[in-house]
Amino acid sequence: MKNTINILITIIMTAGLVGCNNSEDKRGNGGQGGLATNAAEKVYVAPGDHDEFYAFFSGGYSGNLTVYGLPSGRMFKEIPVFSQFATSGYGYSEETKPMLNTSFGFVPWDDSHHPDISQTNGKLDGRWIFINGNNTPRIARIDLETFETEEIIEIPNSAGNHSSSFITENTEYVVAGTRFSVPVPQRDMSIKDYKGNFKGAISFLSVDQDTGRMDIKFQLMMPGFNYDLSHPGRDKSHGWFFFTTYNTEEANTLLEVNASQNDKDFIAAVNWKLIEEYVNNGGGTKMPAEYAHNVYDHDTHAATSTMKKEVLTVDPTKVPGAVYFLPTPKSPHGVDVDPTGEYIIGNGKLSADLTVHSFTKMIDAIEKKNFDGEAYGIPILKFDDVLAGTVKQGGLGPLHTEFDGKGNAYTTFFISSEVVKWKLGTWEVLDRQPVFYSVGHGMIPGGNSREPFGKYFVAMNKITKDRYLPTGPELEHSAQLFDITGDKMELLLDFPTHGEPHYAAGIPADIIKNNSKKFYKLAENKHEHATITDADARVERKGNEVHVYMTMIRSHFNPDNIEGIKVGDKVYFHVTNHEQDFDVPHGFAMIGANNSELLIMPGQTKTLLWEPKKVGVWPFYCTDFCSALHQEMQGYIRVSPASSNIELSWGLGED
Ligand code: K7E
Ligand code: CUA
Repeated sequence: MKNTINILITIIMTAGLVGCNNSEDKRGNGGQGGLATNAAEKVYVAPGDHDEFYAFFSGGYSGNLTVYGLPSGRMFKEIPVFSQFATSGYGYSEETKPMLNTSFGFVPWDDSHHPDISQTNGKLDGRWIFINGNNTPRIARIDLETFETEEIIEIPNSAGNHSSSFITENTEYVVAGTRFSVPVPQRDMSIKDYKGNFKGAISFLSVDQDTGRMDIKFQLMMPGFNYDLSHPGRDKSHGWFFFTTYNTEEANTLLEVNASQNDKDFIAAVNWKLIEEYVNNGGGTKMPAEYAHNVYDHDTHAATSTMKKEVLTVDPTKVPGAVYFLPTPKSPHGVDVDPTGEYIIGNGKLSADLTVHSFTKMIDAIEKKNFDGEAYGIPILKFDDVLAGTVKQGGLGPLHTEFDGKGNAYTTFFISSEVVKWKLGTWEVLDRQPVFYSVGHGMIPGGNSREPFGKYFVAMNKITKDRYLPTGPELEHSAQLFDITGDKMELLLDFPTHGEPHYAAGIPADIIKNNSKKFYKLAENKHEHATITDADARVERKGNEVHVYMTMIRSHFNPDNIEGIKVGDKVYFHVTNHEQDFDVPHGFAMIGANNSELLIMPGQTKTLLWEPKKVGVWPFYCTDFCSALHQEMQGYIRVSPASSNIELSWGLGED
């Protein structure tokens, strides 16, 4: 068996390499001589016109989220989430540092994979977008009025938070599943004792429908497999959640061989409504845990971090009927549920065929108690009992499937580097298009909901190679836009994406753009160090801490001359932007500060910490070209020796 697996892996790796080498001279429709059709017209958004869709791409190892327009492929913004971001001062300003607090201390980076937009009745509602931090397990919520990260909650007992952050169809829950199983609670034990002793925590986070605030409602303590991806049931299967597993072998070393021994792994079907009921009736066990809950408040313009101490865990064997395993071939990666909720598609990475399970058949089999044994007390359903059909010879290495709402599914194949369109119910392959190169996820706006907007498909490719002008060894990843309104998919556009976009979420622009905030009202600024009127601009000393209450408006700071600062002081600049107009930020940068600049929006206050190390007269300035007199927007600070007795003084316009 091991040998067979080794051979299989070798074939797959070689196929991958050949794919890449061949790809050097494949150019697709878009290469030589442009496109044969009117593709250019289809992606052209005239100057000043707006795109039809927003697309939010996860940043992968950038830790952030980027915002693009479709069909133009223009990038509008990078939203900092899990990574410090010098462009705005996120994670550097005193107000936003708490956002990156965890039980491991300050963690200024993560690996973000799966954005998902909030829904109501299975339709995208554009209130919030959620995204997972994979490495130090966290879930973030971004507000789609301000496009700012409002909340980050750490997930205890989890490791490699990958089968996340997918939402149920009324945004009742955001789900966070562990990729790696670990000892729960964590303890000092031999790695060799993994099997039977590690646990896989799957967390259900409730979402407050008014504020969006998240809370871990319960953690399901599953057997020690790897939980790779997940998707909610919808419509008829609403109330269930599906998770792919791999390494059901529970191997702890050389997984590329040892976790490929079983012909089939499982899709875990979780009846979360049943567990919710169990928990609401007092079920579950409270367990000590340590995890950070960080919340940003738009009124105080500041974040707080609270350390939580307890989590409610649920043993799945204690809730009969809550969890079943559906055997699924060949180490499935993605699990995707079609818009009707009937079909559950398992994308077996090491397979050429796609396995489609039927929700109706699953419920039947459960009622008949037709089981094929159990794993750690969880019933295993019979493969043939739940099988809806198989898509034969789709391609090599299926990863993820999206839906157009017209009865078609689109599956990405990593190894054969293509997107394959097939029909739900007949399992017939309708079309295939090559992608350049090695596609991971695909995305159709709303493809994750009951009502997809089946106009475009975006392929997110892992390998870029020759698609753009070379930029040294390191290239941006690349996305490809297809028109999917016809029988055949038509390649329209290539565009670079930032970091590694694993997944994306698209939404019609109209659902979001009219709610987009233009500026913060100064009168509503409740920051504890805000300076609302110029008369309040001042400098205060408390021991070696100096607080500068500063305002900014085109084109000066108040105060702009400060004396009486000493080496060894900790100087906090609390800077309030007095502008009350759309798109007039000012920046603040201080020479020698060991962090970044601040970019402050109209009506907002932000704080920069500066610890002067050298005696002298040191300038600060505005970093954003804000008016014809932007270059005049500057000031000086006199820094005296620690022993000096120069009085603290400040001013603006005094000679
Ligand atoms: Cu890249 Cu969804 Cu993290 Cu597949 S995952 S590709
Ligand atoms: Cu303010 Cu430039």
